[in-house]
Amino acid sequence: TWKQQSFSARAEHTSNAVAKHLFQLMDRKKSNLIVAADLTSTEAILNLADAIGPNICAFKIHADIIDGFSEDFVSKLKELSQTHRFLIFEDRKFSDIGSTVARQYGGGVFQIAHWADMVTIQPTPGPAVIEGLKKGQRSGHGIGGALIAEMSSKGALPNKENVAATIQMAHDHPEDIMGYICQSDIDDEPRFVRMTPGVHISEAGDTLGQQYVLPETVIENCADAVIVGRGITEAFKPSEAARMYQTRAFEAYLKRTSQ
Ligand code: 6AU
Repeated sequence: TWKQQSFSARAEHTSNAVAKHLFQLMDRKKSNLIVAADLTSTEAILNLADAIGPNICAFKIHADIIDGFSEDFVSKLKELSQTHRFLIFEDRKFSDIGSTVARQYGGGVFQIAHWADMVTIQPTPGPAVIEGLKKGQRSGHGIGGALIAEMSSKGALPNKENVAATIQMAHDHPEDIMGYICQSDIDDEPRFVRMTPGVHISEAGDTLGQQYVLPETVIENCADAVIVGRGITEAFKPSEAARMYQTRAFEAYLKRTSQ
């Protein structure tokens, strides 16, 4: 099954430019760690990107929580992404009609389409959300969409029917959908990158509904890449924590593919 296939083999089997790039990067850097850099100061975010850049395959931000978001910040982050070779992932969770998301993606305050290699998408509006994002596109290599199939928070709504429709949307848009945000093994198709948030080495959760699982568990279940936020950003030494998550996640992947 897809679970036993290596990232390099799966890079060969996808026509999606962003998925291909990420599979190759994970293989070459020996990192299937995506950091969720949920910090609010531009300086802190750039310092983190520089410190842990060598350990990650993608750097995930929420542009709308950053104080003083600017073009200068974007160009510095882009520079770091080239130095350390990681993708820039904007977790915008686009979730509106096509005409609205086209504007949210292509213009406005954040100009996301100009700098994000990957973006998250809620499937609830149906395929129109993907068509709208394509209209807002500025890059020419597809939107690098990660469809949210299942969420990590307590009481999250998706049911079996919604997940099936989400998978169908991904299969219908192979040039624009690069993977899933998921919590379980929802699809057999090897071409998509599975990314799982809600990962922490202490499985305690937070006070706002986040639920945590160990990196080894999510990789055995379904994840190609783990998304880790506070496990790294709130660690005593974030760069050491990043190295530890990188090693644990990549070893779990090697174990899964050798079975
Ligand atoms: O490790 P944490 O809990 O500090 O951060 C988890 C990160 C946050 C969330 O916005 C995001 O992952 N996230 C997502 C994503 C990536 O879309 C989906 C989800 O179901 N749960 C979740 O936590 O930046």
